[in-house]
Amino acid sequence: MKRKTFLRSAAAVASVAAVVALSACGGADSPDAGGDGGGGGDTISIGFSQVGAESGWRAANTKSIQDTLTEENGFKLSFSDAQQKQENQIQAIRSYIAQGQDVIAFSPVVETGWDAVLQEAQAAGIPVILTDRAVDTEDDSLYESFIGSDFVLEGERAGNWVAENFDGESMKLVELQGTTGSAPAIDRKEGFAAAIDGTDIELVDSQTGDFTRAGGKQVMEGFLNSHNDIDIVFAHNDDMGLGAIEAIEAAGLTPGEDVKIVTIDAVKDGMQALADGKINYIVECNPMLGEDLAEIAKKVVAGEEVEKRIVVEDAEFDQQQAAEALPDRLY
Ligand code: GZL
Ligand code: ZN
Repeated sequence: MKRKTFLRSAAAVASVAAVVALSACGGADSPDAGGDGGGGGDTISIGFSQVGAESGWRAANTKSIQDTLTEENGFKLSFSDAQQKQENQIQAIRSYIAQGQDVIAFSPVVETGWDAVLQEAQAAGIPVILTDRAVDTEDDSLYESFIGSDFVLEGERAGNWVAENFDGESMKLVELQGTTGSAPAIDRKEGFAAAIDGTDIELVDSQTGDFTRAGGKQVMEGFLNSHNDIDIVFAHNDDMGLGAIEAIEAAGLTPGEDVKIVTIDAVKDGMQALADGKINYIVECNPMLGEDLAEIAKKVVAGEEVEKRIVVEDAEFDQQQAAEALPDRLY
């Protein structure tokens, strides 16, 4: 997986090497109050607050983080699952502050309502790294770096596929939105709408399925009851698309034919449905953020300058490409 990160100057690379060499022979290190104190104290203690376990994407993202932030890689990871509740994430971040973690990272379930707890982390001198989802704040000194995809672009890419294939056929489209108030839901909706603007594709309904299969199925059942003319479904993630497939089949229709489906994520189950012809197109959202997080956390704790925004590369797949890619997919 290619990562589009900024070119680092040779000097910065050299200084990172120097820092690693220094700490390897027990050189000056940041206070390790939250760490295990073992291994000469050069272990970085990191508290991570995860959104939840709502989708295949989230499971792959969690695996990437837990597989990378390991003791042998120099980390002591404290990990918490917020069951998609902002108050649980705020509570987890407060406990990481109380524990004196060296660094805190989290994927904010929604964009707003974080300034207070991020100011508490800043006052405690604990740097914060955002992964996956972004926060909407006036003060971007409250976090060191954001690592994740460009969700507006993902929405645009899905919309471009619909516009290129169906403009001129006055198709009716329904939209399964992600979690209300989350960066991916807000941005994917925006990007998609811009891409179909000016075409004769009509958005006849749009509702949140909260990024889950059950949510996608339930909302799609409702759409099928109130519209007998749905031609296309745009789902903000594969899981809601897979739920929609269940509803479409229960209504006696053929997903991928009677009702076209375009989704975002490209997790294994979505790619299988795409290869099987039940989904028509998927734009990828790469969940493998563990390596970037580990790299940025080490630089932040070492006092290095870090890029404010690291955008990961996403691919896109039609049915043929999915069949070819499936055997090698990491998630
Ligand atoms: C996107 C991520 C979204 C995925 C969903 O980066 O935040 O949350 O698209 C997941 O599958 O639930
Ligand atoms: Zn209708």
